[in-house]
Amino acid sequence: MTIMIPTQPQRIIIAVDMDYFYAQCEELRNPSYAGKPIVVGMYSGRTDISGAVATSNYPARNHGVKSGIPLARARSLLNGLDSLFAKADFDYYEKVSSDIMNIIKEYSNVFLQASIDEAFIDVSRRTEGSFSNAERLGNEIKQRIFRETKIICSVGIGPNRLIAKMACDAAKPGGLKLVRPEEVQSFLSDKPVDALYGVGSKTAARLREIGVSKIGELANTPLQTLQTEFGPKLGLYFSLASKGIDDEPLVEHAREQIGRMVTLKENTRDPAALVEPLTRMAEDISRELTANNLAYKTVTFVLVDTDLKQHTRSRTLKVAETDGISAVSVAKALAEEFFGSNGDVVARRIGLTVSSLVNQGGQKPLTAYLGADRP
Ligand code: DGT
Ligand code: CA
Repeated sequence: MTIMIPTQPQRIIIAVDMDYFYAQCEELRNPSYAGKPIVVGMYSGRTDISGAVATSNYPARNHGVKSGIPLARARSLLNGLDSLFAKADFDYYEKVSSDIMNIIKEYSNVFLQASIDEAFIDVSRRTEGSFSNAERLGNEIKQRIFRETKIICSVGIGPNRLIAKMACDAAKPGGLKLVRPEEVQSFLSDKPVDALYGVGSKTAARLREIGVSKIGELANTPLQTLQTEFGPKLGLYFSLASKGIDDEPLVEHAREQIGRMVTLKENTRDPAALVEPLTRMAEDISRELTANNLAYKTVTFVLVDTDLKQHTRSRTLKVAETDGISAVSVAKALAEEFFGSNGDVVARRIGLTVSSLVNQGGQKPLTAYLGADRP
């Protein structure tokens, strides 16, 4: 008698990420600027040129205008060119994003929105584990997004989220890249280490010091060497990720966010004075995270000023954190940035919120190995 053991289909994840998203949204409603440099700025409000670049389209990137540079620098790089400088309009971008996300959701009920313009879906079942089916599906999603919203995206397909994400980066702009399990090694091996998700410029510099500059070299480095250099968690993460191993299941956000607010004992503009109340809120948030087995990827600092006007600043981390206390230093940095660009605002109440929540249940997520020693 033969016993049939049901087998799981090959796991297939599709990553979808919009190209130069905010700038593409601006291009849509300012068609006369198509093909010309478009820069979306986060204005600090003091003068019309203070602030930083949120993103830019390719014609602007070709002149060196990148996310994060001062707007004044962007203006000088584009001096003399017919360019559009738009103020970030989040309500509009959220609306375009939600139309796009609704399309992507139709293709799988295992859907994870990773940011305003990026989502992952698990299509293992729907494609019956066939990468050719997944490629057809990826193209269909891309075409539907374009037909219905006029937004161009890139698509990456792989056996896990890590590879799907890196394939999507490799497909930019406007492409689709498929990486089958047997191609993972060759896809990764010649790429520089900083192309690996979670390797920042500091880590890349330390890796170069020990003679590792490509992902393939990282994969051939003994685990023990990496753990001695970077600690047990991060060393293990680099070892697994460099081989393209990522068993973290895609899980939908169980809850949207966890947050707390407090009124300060004294009004202040000193970020150091916020550490104590932030820590108290973080301890509370930690308890709730642990009780619900959740990790978070986004930290939001909320400030209510002496005119009771509310301001928020957020940052999304590269990897999920499970400990609310880790959010304190991020929130303090956000507070410093906020006070730096809002010279006359005084805090009366503050809040701390964590969001982009992911379930920690079942398999140990790959990113959990990064823990507090995140790069
Ligand atoms: P891409 O995906 O390389 O074609 O370009 P984007 O612009 O879509 O970049 P992405 O996917 O990293 O981020 C999505 C949006 O998030 C982007 O359109 C604007 C915003 N964003 C990205 N980086 C920054 C930043 O450093 N600061 C601010 N304020 N916003 C940012
Ligand atoms: Ca994008």
